[in-house]
Amino acid sequence: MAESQQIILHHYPMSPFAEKIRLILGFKGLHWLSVHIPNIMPKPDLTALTGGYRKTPVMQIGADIYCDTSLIAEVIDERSPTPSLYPTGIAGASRILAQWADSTLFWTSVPYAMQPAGLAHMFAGLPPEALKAFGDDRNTFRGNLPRMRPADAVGAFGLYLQRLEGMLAAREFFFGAAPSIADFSIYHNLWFVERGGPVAKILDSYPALKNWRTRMSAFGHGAHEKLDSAAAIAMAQRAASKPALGGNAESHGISVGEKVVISATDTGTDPIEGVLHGATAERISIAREDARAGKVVVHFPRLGFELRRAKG
Ligand SMILES: N[C@@H](CCC(=O)N[C@@H](CS)C(=O)NCC(=O)O)C(=O)O
Repeated sequence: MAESQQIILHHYPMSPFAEKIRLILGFKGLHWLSVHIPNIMPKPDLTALTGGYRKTPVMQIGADIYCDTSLIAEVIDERSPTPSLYPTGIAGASRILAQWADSTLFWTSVPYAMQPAGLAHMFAGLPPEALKAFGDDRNTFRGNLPRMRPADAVGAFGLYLQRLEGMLAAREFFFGAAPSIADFSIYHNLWFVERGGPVAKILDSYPALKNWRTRMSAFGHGAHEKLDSAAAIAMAQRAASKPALGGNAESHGISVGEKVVISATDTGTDPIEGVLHGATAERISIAREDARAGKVVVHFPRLGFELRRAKG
């Protein structure tokens, strides 16, 4: 395969959203290149490609950079449509359940897993200054997102597990005999809690979910090889980005070629500047020039991001 067509995933092992994508790559039987990124800021090699987007994971194909797992999953599915992540008849419902799992369930699973016993297990052996640096980074990352206290997270997470268990009573996956995007979005949350040592015991009480987790993890991560972050930047530099997709190329009354700023609306809201390269009903693409990566196009899903005309 031409270098400019290879899938490069920028991620780190403990990231639940990265696990969602690694498992999708396994489900699709795809080969990919793996770039490990830091789990806290600064991330200079990642932001050379993204222009400031800092979340994990990011997917790169040549000089095209894809942010947010909802978009990354769509792009992987377009490239490799079988088996589908959005099967006919359940495409809308599976996307909406996935959106719930990536937001509400995620912000319940994290405080559940990170209650004191889970935190002690996950960060065992880490020097206190590294733990402090991680905590400070995540405080900035979360911004004003409301914080769920441990006791509330324990109650809510248990209730969600009970409901999810009920949904699997008569089927192998959440919408039937084959998985959809909803399965991958629910899975990464439980995968993260599983890493919480003593707090993971809660999962033992849900046998249908346990069998489903075994079926999901069997997809594996697909064949992959390690790649250096500097080599990934050089690959972007050598590649030409794809032309803009068709669709409503104008967005928010802003025309292609105008200077814009885009940012996530929930966490990691660091702004990304560039010029509007294209927009469709589902995604917004920004072109930008980087000293090391050259001309890149950074793609975002419309949902969960805000676009503004750049000042001045
Ligand atoms: N909506 C984003 C959420 C991604 C996200 O929050 N990822 C976490 C890691 S699992 C993150 O970026 N944490 C901060 C970091 O890695 O710097 C997506 O679907 O990709």
